[in-house]
Amino acid sequence: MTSSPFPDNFLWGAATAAYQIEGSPLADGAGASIWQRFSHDPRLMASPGDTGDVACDHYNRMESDVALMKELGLQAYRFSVNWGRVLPEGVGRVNDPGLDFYKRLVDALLEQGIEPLLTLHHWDLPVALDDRGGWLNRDSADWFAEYAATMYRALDGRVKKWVTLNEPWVITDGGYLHGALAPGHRNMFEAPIASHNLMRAHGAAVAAYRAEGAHEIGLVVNIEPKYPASDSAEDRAATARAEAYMNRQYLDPALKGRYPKEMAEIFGEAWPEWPADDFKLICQPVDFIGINYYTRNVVRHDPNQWPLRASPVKQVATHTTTDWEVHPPALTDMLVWFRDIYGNIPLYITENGAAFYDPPVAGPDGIDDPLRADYLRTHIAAIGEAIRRGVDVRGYMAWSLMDNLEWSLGYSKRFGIVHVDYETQVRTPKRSARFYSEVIASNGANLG
Ligand code: GBH
Repeated sequence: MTSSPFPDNFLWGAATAAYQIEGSPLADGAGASIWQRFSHDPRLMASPGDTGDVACDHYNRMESDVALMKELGLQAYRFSVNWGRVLPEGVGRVNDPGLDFYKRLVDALLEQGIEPLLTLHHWDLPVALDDRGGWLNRDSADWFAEYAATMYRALDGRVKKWVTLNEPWVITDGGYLHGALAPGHRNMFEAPIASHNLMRAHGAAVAAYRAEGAHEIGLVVNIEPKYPASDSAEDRAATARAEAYMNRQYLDPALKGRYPKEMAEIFGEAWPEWPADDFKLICQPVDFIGINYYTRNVVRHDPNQWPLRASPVKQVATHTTTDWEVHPPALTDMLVWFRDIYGNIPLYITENGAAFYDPPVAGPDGIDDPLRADYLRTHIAAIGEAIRRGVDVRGYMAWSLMDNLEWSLGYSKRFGIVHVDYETQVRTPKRSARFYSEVIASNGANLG
């Protein structure tokens, strides 16, 4: 048995996002978000009728949920703030009862010795701002900086780890290019503009944070390593485009101050000339990068795929119920790839997890989910391997603490290590949660 590769101060936790768990989206004076609007339009939802109106009712069950985190032995909890609870119009007037919910959450976490990781934006843009163009409006960077500063002033000192944006790629690919997620646009000209303004917003929030003299702040991106389906020049070029589009579109400007050259090739006439000064704003030093890892992609050239001209090739392997391939070695590859391209910046795995079919009834050890427990074990081991290879990984947040609203797929996909009965709101830890508690207690030793 080898000893643990994880440093003593490695941070073990679990993650959620506001619209996916809170419920009560309009309570106590909150302004509606684009996800409120999107989920109430059955023509847009892949799982029509599912909304975040109740979700896990976390807004009313926050104290007992924090007690559950303590019981599981979590050292950290990554959550997001619903912007419109705090600023119902997105800017201007602060809604104290909404802000108070997050103050009470942070107090409850600190009381239990659980470190809060606060994500400012996990997709729930206030509709008041979407009605002014949302991320297509250049003013969105100022709106976001104002919201961010409001949160820093309210919570800094108590929250030491801040995230600006969760997965800008998903916001633009799903929300502005393919229309599968809020705000549901499908426009090749809009997507690069939304991406660019998201990155300007990220930079403006980091700048506002430094002005407050605060602690640690970073960006969270989703990364899926891309492997060519063959050695052909076409497949290799398609893989390079896919990698630039998903894995480097946001990291390159944030950390190197420029976009990957493939972006112009992908978007053609829809790729604008950007003002050079924008990159000074975007490329602010950050304290860490958070990476959400779920799967990898084997990629082939595909002229019919718009606009990337590349598509994934299905592998003969285990897939989750969201049809994502389970391939833990790609997580090691990805961490080494990151370090080789961007340097040894402190990293957190801010999400990692899987949807599987769980038995509906609990046995003596809770809900028995061996596939999810095994997913966690093999992926945590893959992180240990990257640490052995010298990558500076400082923490791991399982996605998700509990089953929740899987965006347009609604309640049909369960990612939780804790089962939620949506009729009774009873939480039942799954076998994966028990397993994860043991991992935390042993600091990741002996994962096999
Ligand atoms: C995250 O995004 C979100 O941050 C979180 O809110 C969400 O609940 C969670 O993941 C689970 O979905 O079809 O094989 O080509 C996930 C980002 C990007 C991961 C697209 C899967 C497609 C894989 N996703 N990706 S594949």
